[in-house]
Amino acid sequence: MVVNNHSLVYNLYTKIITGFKKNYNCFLIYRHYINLSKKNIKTMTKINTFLTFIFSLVVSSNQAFANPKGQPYEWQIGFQEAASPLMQELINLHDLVFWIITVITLFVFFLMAYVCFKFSAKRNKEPSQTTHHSLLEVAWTVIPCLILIVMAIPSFKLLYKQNDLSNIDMTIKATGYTWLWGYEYPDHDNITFDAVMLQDDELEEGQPRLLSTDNHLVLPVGKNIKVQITSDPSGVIHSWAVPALGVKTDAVPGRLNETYIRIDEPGMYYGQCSELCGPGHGFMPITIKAVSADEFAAWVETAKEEFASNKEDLIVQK
Ligand SMILES: [Cu+2]
Repeated sequence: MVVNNHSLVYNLYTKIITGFKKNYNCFLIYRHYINLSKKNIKTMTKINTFLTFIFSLVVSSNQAFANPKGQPYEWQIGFQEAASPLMQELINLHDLVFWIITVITLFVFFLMAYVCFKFSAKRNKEPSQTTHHSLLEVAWTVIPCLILIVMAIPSFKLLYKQNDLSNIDMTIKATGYTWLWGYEYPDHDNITFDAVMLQDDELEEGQPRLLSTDNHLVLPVGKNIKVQITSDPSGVIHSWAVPALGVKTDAVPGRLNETYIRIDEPGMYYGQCSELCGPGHGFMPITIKAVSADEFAAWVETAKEEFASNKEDLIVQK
């Protein structure tokens, strides 16, 4: 569930709370004219206090801490803010399914509670002998089917989009080693480098612990970037995952998996290996630095020099 200022959940939540508050205020004004018992007034006041408390918790947990983009934050509820169109669509699909699940769960819960109460042996001494009801049976077959179709349409659309590699601007390759990620830029003179996690004493101001690497995967914004993902042939299975960009693709030895990302805004985006791969699993983070096209071009020039010697070492070392 995503609770930030723009999300569906947040909006609905605000609506429910303000709706209740309005009624409560009306009730406070008119309570002298309505014949309400003291008990009712007490209950209303209790509900009001409880909702205010919950609301302040939700709001403060998401606003008191400035949410850094592209990385997890304290007291985070739900996903990181989307930094790519695909991630935004994933969040939208999640929100849709979340509300469907919520309605079904509440419906079944209250139905069960009602049945337990109304048809208990005590209250229902002579049970009905009815065993079939055609309309009811058709309804409980058709309605779930419709619900599944409502969920399936956006789900398949998104699945198709995630695998649509027809409009690619550039390609990079990520290789999982034990325990670090290596990157190659086949479209840019084969720039090749490794990204090793920074130790605690190497961290600079603003670099998140266990998520920062010495070399960043520098990428341009607003470009469709194909990411080819594989693993060291003599290694194990890893998974290249960056939550804010909505990617998680397995890195399998001897197999080349593909996905693509499109980063909306410049900034730092962090990810981790997400396939339990061994003792170094928690120490092979992914640090992406998204920059403008011009900055990227400038970086490519310096990187060509900086990582020039890496290419020759590639086959021998790895
Ligand atoms: Cu791994």
